Amino acid sequence: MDIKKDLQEILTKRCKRELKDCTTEEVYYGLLELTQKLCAQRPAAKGERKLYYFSAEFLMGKLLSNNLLALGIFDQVSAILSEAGHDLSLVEEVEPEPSLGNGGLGRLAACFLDSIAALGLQGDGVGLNYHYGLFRQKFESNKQKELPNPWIEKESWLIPTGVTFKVPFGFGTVDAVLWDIAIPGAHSGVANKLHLFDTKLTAPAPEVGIDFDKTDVESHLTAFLYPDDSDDNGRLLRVYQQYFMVSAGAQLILKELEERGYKPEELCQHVAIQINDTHPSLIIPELTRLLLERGLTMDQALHQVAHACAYTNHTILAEALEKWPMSFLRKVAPQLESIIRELDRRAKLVFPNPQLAIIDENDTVHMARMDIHYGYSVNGVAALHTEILMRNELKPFADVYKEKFNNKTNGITLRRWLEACNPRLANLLDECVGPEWRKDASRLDRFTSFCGDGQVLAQMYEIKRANKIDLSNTFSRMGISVDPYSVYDIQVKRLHEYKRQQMNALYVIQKYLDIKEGKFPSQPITVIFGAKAAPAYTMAKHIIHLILCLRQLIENDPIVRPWLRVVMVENYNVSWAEKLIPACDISEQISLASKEASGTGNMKFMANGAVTLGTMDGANVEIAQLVGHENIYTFGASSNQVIEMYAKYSYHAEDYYNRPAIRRLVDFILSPTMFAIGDENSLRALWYDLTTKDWFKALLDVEEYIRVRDQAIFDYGNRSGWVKKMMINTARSGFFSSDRTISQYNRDIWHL
Ligand code: 26V
Repeated sequence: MDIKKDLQEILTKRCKRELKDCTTEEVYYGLLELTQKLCAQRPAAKGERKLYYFSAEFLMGKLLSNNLLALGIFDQVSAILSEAGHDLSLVEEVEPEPSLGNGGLGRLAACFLDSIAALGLQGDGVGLNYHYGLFRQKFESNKQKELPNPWIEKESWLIPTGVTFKVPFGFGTVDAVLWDIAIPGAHSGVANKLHLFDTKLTAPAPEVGIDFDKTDVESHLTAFLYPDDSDDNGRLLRVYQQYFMVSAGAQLILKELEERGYKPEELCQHVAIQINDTHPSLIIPELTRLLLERGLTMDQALHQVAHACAYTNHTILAEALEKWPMSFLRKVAPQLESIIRELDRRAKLVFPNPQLAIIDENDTVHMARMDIHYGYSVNGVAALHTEILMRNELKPFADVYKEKFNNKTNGITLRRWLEACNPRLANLLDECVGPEWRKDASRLDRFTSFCGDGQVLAQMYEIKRANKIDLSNTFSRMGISVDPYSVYDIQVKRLHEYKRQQMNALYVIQKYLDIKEGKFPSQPITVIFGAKAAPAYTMAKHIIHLILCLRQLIENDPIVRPWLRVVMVENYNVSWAEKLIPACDISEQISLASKEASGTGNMKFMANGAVTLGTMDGANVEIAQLVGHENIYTFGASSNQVIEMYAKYSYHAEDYYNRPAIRRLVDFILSPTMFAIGDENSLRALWYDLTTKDWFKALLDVEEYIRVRDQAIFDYGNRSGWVKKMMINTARSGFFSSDRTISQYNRDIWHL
């Protein structure tokens, strides 16, 4: 294989020019074509059983570099380009980032596809091809505005397959058109697929904002990811999307089963279906329906379905557990009603306890309950999360189906989140532990023994510094100046009150007020935020407004600015994460204990040598166990304390607000200084909520948070001590490789 010759041939055909004379765009599309060709030459993974990973979200990020890495030609291509005067990282800027996910859940699905292919396992993703993605975030007058995020171009990673299925909705039949994205596996030589279903015609993007006619279902089925579900039409459209995905997906499964030479009554020996949260749960009645159509009895069909389907729970937040009125389902897919009623009837025969009922007394269908009754595995995504599920939220189920419950602590692909985004650190690791860590992440542990090596310590420090300078250069190209010698303290994730960005903002207020009084922090601090708020989530938007107002306030204050800066990146996405994470010193993982199922950003920061400042929540608990208490900063009420407070309604925000130290911070939100910058109504609404309700208890933990964060920033000043902490974090991150997670899914659930 002569990459240089192949690439030149493609370019000659496309634009009749030598590589060195091509524009950056021409090089990108040439590389896209070459990469697609190489992926197409790879065989699919083989096995007795094939996994279908069903997910409403796949947050893939840009694919060029990762695919070149997986194909093992990244260095070669990079060299060929630079020889001709091109820079691969600039070429990749041309690629639009698909925004087919909200956050952790969607990115996890993408990491899983990467690991499944790298381990050579037979498994494809199944999802939807949203044309305008989630939304693109813009800031205007210190507020979030939403715009469509179109990403599909004439040439892209999407491969037309020519395959279509008919999806029978209540209002009529819609064609589901199948597009594939190739998923080449690193080190395995195979390529799997991400199957994305689309309609034939999608409405053009709205001219302003992201509002559209939600009753025009057919032309919006694959327009946006999770359209605003604050009204019934939005919620109904979401059910239409879910049924569209699973009906087409179930037909694909049966088609491939037949092509592999098996009969429908052999399905569960040859198919495993992972249901990623409850968004794809209608696969259970739909697959049952299709098996009945193919002549199986109800008993036979349910046996097959219940031994093929497995469910992953990703949250214990009650408001996020999906349940749909039967009237919705009847409208979307009337043919499913009798099947769902039969599933419910059978479950009630065995378990009369109403807490276990699929259909409740209001004729509402509880999706997770259906998954647990008719799936053979139920898993949580971190040890603490699974424990809480079994002891609280899903206790009645865990009591009767103990054998179905298991934990699979999340993971991340270190190929994207270390090898590709932090080449400097990857090279140091090659020198210290050998390049095998790229295949076997447990080898990273050997890095521990270099903690006493002065030369390696110095290199580790220089790497972080270089990454911080890269980030400050990125910022300065956007007109934002930051001090690369300051502590980079970063919180990037979806905006939600339970994640407590508002508590981080209170710290910023404390530092601001202290500096104004002449009390300077031990180090200059740069506080970086990135977060999208759901369009209908008002309180989240108030929090964004507060952060942006604080940014403006500090930016215009020459006394404060040298000591404290606030940056909020616009439209936080995978590409931003790849730039921010390698440059981070302190990783903010400050959710209210018991609320963050796992977190995966926490793992990415850790691998890149950031030190976690966090609560004992989600996978933070496992991070703390792995690195030891001297290499992480923890604070806050424990999950047990928090759960008890909720049970007894014993938390009262006023009690904390009445403490002078806390009142000083919270009341600043209502100060003339803030009103001079921000929207008084928005600031008042946030203040009122914090002082009277504070459902996610920011005021409960804020004092300890401030103390511990100050300690971390102080410790940062002890350079060699800090670099050791960084090294331990990287060394112990091997456990969080998604290769480990996927091996466990395969060993315990999929048996591929
Ligand atoms: C959904 C919703 C829907 C509407 C109301 C508010 C709300 C709040 C949270 C969610 C989350 C849905 C599931 C989810 O994305 N969970 C995330 O999954 C990640 C991967 O397992 C995990 O790391 C995160 O901790 C978890 O929040």
